Amino acid sequence: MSLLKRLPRGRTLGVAGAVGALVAGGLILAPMVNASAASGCRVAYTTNQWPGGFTANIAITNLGDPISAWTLGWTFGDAGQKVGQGWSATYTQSGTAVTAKSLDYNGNLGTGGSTSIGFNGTWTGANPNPATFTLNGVACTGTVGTPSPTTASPSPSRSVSPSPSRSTTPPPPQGTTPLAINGQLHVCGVNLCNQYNKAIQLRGMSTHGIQWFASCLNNASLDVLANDWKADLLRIAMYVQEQGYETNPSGFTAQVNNYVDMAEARGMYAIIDFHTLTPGDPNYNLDRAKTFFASVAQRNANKKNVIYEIANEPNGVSWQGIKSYAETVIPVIRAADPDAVVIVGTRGWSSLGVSDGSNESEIVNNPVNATNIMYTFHFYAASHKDDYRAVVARAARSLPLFVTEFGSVTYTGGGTVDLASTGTWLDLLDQNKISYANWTYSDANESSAAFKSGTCAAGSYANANSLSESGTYLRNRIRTADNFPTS
Ligand code: IDC
Repeated sequence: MSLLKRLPRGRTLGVAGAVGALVAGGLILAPMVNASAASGCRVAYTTNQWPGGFTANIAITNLGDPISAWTLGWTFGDAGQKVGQGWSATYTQSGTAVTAKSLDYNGNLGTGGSTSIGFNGTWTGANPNPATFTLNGVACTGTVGTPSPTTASPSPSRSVSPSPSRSTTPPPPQGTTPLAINGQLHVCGVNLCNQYNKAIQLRGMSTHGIQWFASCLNNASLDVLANDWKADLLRIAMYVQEQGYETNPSGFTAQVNNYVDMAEARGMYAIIDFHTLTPGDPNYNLDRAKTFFASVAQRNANKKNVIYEIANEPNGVSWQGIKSYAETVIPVIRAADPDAVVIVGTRGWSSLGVSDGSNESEIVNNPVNATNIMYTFHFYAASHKDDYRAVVARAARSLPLFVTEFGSVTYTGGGTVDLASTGTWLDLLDQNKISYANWTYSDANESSAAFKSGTCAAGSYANANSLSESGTYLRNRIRTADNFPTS
């Protein structure tokens, strides 16, 4: 494997995500979607901006008759203003005209009912707030909120944007596990948010290839991961090639589902990782992905602990190719499991394009047309250092990032364990509340493995002597107290 290829580096600013498809044509008056159209609305539109980017939060109150679906319309005051990733609505922009359409869960607004939506955007010339809005084609007669003061530069830690409108506040947690506290997750601005709409960071471990290291995944090992390591997250790395899924689709699907259940039983989140690697174009596995995700999404739709990672490390493929794959696979997942977070791999071994000489701008400028998604960034600390960190620090202001895999070692999975670089990386992720999973919770004979060879056969997961240098460090790091706000 070539050196350069494995390295994420990346840079950009961005935003991506939900953006609606561009619609040709001029000004759009939002279409009527309900016979009993609202006769008025109140909108509070507030932004937080920095050079080139902004986050907009929009609170909508229906002052008219009850409606079962809505379209909010407005016109940007400057041609350089663009909607990027949005949440809690489907956004469409044509020229300066923008519409935001309700989703299934927040379309119902009684008289006086309100909901909140928002998006990340970019701007070039000026960034004025829209002056007027329409709801279902009818001009809002209520107050349009005053723009909030803008800030000169982005805050170093990412802002927490309020997000999905939830009509009722969930009750207090019934348990103390990460899953019990946080419940169903969603993407809010550039963050991952819990059921209380608060930004959180999940920290945990990735399995090695489950076709090779199933012996490391059992009740005893996962008890240790949940209770001793206090991990929030298990990433289930299901290779597609290399004796993986393609050789036994039903068997691997069942194995993944079993690990989802085992994680759930211990209050941990589970990432279902469709571990494409070679070949690097995920479209090579498009039919397999559709079959696999249709199955696991249907089977796990009612669980709150599942996150879908649709392509591990795209390589040798353009961003357009990855985006096309994502826009085919995500609807398959949504059809069965509409509210789960989906993570999209990025170009150049999930380096945000950097390892291919590009950067995050290709995503920011051409985001995946879907809501509630995040983008993957991977690093190997002994190989990827300050230049990559600078890119992640920048990209994190505008793209929702999830480090679904990283190593404390070189990109080969072996070699030097670089704890200094690992620590610097994890500090950066902590500051930005970027969730992560470390490669690997296994006893593979390579320095990235958390356990020494022979640990899984012996079942000695809780023995400190079983831990590798990397495992010792990661366990100490992951078991520190979580910060999961509930109010
Ligand atoms: C490596 C494993 C190694 C295995 C190899 C090929 O550590 O035992 O032989 O894959 O399957 C990645 C990949 C991940 C790699 C890891 C280390 O997502 O599958 O695992 N890595 O090379 N990207 C960057 C590094």
